[in-house]
Amino acid sequence: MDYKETAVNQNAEAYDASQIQVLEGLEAVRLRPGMYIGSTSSSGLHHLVYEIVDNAIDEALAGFCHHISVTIEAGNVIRVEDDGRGIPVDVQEQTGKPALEVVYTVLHAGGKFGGGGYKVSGGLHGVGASVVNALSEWLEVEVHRGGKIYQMKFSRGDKTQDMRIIGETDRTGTTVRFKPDPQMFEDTVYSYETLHVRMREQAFLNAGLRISIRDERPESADLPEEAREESMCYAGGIREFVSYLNRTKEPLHPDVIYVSGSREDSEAEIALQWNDSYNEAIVSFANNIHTPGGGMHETGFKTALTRVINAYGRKTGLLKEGESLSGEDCREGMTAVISVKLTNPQFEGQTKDKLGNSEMRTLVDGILQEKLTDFLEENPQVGRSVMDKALTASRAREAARKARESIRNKSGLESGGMPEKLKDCNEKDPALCEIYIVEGDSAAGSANQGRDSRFQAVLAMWGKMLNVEKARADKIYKNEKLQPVISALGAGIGEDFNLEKLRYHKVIIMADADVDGSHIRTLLLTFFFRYMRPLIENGYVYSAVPPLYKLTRGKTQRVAYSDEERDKVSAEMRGHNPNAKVDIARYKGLGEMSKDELWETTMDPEKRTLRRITLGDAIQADQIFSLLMGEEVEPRRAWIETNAKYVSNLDI
Ligand code: 1YM
Repeated sequence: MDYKETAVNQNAEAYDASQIQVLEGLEAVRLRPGMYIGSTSSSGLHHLVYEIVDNAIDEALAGFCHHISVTIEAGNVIRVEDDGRGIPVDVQEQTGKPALEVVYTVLHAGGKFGGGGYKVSGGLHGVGASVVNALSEWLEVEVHRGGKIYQMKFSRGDKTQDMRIIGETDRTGTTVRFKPDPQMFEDTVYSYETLHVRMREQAFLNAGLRISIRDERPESADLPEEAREESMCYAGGIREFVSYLNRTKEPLHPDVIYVSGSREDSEAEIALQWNDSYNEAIVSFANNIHTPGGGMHETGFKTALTRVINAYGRKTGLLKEGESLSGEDCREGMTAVISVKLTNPQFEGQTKDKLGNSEMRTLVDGILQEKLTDFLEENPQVGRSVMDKALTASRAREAARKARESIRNKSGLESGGMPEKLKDCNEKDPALCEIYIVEGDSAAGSANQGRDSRFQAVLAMWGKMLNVEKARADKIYKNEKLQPVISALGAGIGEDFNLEKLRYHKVIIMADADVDGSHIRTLLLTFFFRYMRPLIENGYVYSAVPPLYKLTRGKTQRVAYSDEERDKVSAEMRGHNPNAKVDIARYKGLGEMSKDELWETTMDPEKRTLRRITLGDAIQADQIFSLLMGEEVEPRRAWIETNAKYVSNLDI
């Protein structure tokens, strides 16, 4: 790596310009943006907003900022505003420039990607601001401080207007507006939902801080208000985060359990609550940075939880002599949020999303051991519900194990007996093989005739599928509709799932764009998500994208996959002849396409479009699945009402 890392003094009491260390010019950022924001895809684009918001959150952690607002303006311009002290504007001795300018034009130490320090003491602020500036077509900052309004402007990291005073003010705060540079990003359209999820998470993690978000783009004007703005402030912090995650489920005990503690410079807080589902959801953070890869804080949590619950079971006699509960049994139906703050976080793993500091294992384990034990003793009713849940889980796991063994023996899950509805391909190398899971017999018929049988297999699915959210593992293993999918894929299920045995590296769901199609798609995804998650995590699941329109002019036929494309293609077909008649027909469903049409538009690797299903944000996916599939009707209705327009774009 050609980028130097320099240690930064994190213990300074107050702002001191000398802490800002010059490492590299901003050209380095434009040359290798991925090094600073992870990627130049949509995730990098959203990262820009997080960098700016993080500075405002630091100001809140320092105790000076109470409200942050994030706005998507027309043209995908982002505006972030806070009511903190305002970035310092005094001229630094060292550089002869205002601190504000230095913050925005000098690449600072402690690069955020891979984690910054824990900034309780103030001082190490604004590390990402210059990165955002470098990657913006333009950026402007306004600071309200000391009775004056200061303004400064930049373009692609270069100053275009010196800092100047543009007026007087009776408040303090910082406002930043920027337009991401289309030369640097593949796509510059912001997702309100992505920002919303992140801002909500930050509001939960910073109890009492108000974060508002608003989508002002004209193209969003038709959406209902709740789909384009929200103001969030949670006095209960991560307790409310847990209630929120459990909102579609039935809690087993009324109050969220909350424990916290600290040691030297580190602190940890944990909130948890069991619900009547079978899923475990642990969401962990280190210095407000999400750690989906888990790490030491999660390990400490899990070992202590298992130990405490087993000890409680023994002490109360609810657990018999010789019986013991596994970690999974203890965590069935449990939702937990773990948030730790520490001075030198070590983020590990390829995506730097796993916390490596072993002192966090000890800290979390210690807090839980002491405080959860006390809690259960003081709240025997909760203790009883948790024990009942874990004991039932333990028995169900045993039943599931037996059921799995019996399918394995009967249907030859491992011996290669293939389902009747599968038309397999000739190729045997999984890396080259694809399987289309097709809704409906007539569509499956066309797919079967139209496919290239050398490497494409087709499995027909029919009717409504079992709702896996409402069933326990042992039922799923025995289900007649899922069994063919399990056997065809060949990799097993649940704890036995083995990616190495997977028979196709492209698992393509092909369903109509209508309600039934999206039902089948959601059900299959729910199933994959819960029982074959590595399939999604490794990018093996796709959604076929059939065309929406057929356009005909004389003997020429073309297809279009969206309304925009329909208009474009139709104009092209008319050419310079405004009177030419182009006939536009809407495809009603896959079933009415001929085998050739289906091959050419949807299955031919040279021409088709496939949408890869990404786990994206696992929390969000889990939430939507539960919401759409779970017992609670009201939140589901509300969600569908708000999202009806873009349900088909559900990217999970
Ligand atoms: C919309 C983005 O950047 N707010 C913000 C940033 C700073 C301060 C306040 C601040 C920090 C300190 C003192 C201090 C920053 N200051 C710096 C630096 N909002 C946003 N609000 N006074 C104000 O750290 O002691 C960098 S960021 F380096 F100049 F201090």
